[in-house]
Amino acid sequence: MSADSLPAGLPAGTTVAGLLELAERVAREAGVLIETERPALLGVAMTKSSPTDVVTEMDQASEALLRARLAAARPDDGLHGEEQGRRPGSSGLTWVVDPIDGTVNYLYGLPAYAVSVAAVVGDSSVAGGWRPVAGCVHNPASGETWTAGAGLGAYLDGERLQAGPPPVLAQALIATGFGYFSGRRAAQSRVLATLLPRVRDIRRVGCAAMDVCMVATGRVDGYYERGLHAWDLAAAMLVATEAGVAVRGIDGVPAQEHMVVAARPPLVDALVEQLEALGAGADDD
Ligand code: LIP
Repeated sequence: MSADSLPAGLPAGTTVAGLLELAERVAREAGVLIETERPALLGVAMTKSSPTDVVTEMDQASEALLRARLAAARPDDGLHGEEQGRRPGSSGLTWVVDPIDGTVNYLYGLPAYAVSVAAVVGDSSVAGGWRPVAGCVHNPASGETWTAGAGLGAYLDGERLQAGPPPVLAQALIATGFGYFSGRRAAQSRVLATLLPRVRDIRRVGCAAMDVCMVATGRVDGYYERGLHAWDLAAAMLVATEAGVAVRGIDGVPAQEHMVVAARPPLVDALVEQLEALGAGADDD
């Protein structure tokens, strides 16, 4: 795919490199905020879909900063964030942001969380209806920063990501995650119990954006999770695909809420086959 993989009709002067520079700049600034402004006694500001689906004041502050910076730099673009929702734009581009992906890790002080910022074309409210063109996943605790631009490749701290062929399923290290509803976790634990003896081992990091970037980096061989949103995925999905990783759904449903599977071919096919056979796209409740 060439560097000008932006659709026609975008504001003059819009380039993938320019969008990527902006994504990384604001992600890093939000990262400094959540590290340096974290109150000594950080608590839960509110809960969302369940009592364990928490929001902290730093999620809110980070998203407010990201939206303010992006709106100032590109006023005609849309914004779609985990905490404040979607504000459509007129430019054809939308910024999809997760102010802190891995909020529970952040709350507990586990250093596996990230600010995720992506520019997408299409409709970010529809699974399969959008395509990332520039993205940054920044872990402010470790400083690690994954970046990718459509046609420009994927990078970790400026080093281009390229990995060799994956192992077979039985030798594969697989990451996954669990939802905020106990019924869903019951269904996910059933799938996990059957899959675990069929792979090398499982890793549960607790931050979907980092999980997908770890596949791109070769730190795990594959990842799957049900229940994700565009903001968890948008930037990491581009890091993965620009690094040669396939990102798929199952059951003929686009990769997002229903299921996301990320691995290099042909391992991705084996993982999709297992998950479909196990009915991993269904909940117990
Ligand atoms: C989290 C994901 C994680 C998943 C959690 C949650 P949040 O996102 O990163 O992979 O297992 O259930 O969805 O809520 O921290 O933005």
